[in-house]
Amino acid sequence: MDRPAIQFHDLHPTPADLAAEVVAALRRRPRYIPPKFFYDTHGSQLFDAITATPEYYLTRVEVQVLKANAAAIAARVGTGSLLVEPGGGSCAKVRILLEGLRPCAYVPMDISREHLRLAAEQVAAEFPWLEVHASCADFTRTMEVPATAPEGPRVAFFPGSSIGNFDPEGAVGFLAAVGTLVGPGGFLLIGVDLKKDRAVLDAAYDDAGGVTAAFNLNLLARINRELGADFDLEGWRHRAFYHEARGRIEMHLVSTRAQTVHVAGEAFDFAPGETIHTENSYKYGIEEFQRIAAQAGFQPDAVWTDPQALFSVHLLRAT
Ligand code: AVJ
Repeated sequence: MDRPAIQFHDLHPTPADLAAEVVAALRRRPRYIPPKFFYDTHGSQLFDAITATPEYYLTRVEVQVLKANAAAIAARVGTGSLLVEPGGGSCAKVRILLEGLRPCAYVPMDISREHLRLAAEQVAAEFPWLEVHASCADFTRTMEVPATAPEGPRVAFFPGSSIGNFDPEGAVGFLAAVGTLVGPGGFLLIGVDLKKDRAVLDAAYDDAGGVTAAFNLNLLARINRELGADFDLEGWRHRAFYHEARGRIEMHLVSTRAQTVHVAGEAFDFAPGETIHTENSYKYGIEEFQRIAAQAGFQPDAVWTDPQALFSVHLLRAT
């Protein structure tokens, strides 16, 4: 079967980045491995499975909010823009916007190469009029639009509350980079999970079916596979909880016993109960997030939520 024509730009981080970052992370205390390393091909599939669990409301509710307001979004943003999606590995939610926005081109950027390639080809097949320039890159390091992409007023799309992976200062830095990417007058449409009842948040990150646990533990399996490490997955378990004072979900991998693990030729000791912190997922009130965005040079244009105020979608404009 013919593959649909997409332009694929490969800026993929080399395996050396994984090795260097993981070893550095395991030498530090507290031990923190950034969540971007979850997303190998299997990890990306597990994340998609999380979004289908009953507890993980974020994706379902955001899709509802986008669908309910797609026309309003298009009316504010206009057509013919260059639509850029950092971390847009599944190209899933953008489908809701494409007919209304009719962008001159769509540029998904993602760290997970094959996941991105397949998704970009699918979206190109479904929307034959759409020009797709996929860019395989670590968007926490580079957010360049491929030189072959057409010119148009730029709109960035950053759904899923992925902004929650940054701490608030990091979020300001990332948003400022998005501001540079879209330029003055450019738009950012961003999904942000709202603060809410702890029980709802805790369940969303520790589903009864164990999909989130498998997603977290896959990080160790990936390190074993790609770095020849010897993590015994039986000796680790998933922990996730909402830290109210910090306004964030924390995910950890907990060592269930004393153990020594070898990674890239180096030995690391873990005491029972010691953790590797693998993810933060910050939650923001509406005004709280608008203040963060303002620090990065964005002004609010519109904001939409669901009737239960679980999730927010902000349209922001770079000044
Ligand atoms: C993709 C970062 C938005 O924080 O909710 C889901 C990742 N981690 N379940 C989130 C995730 C555990 C997700 N983001």
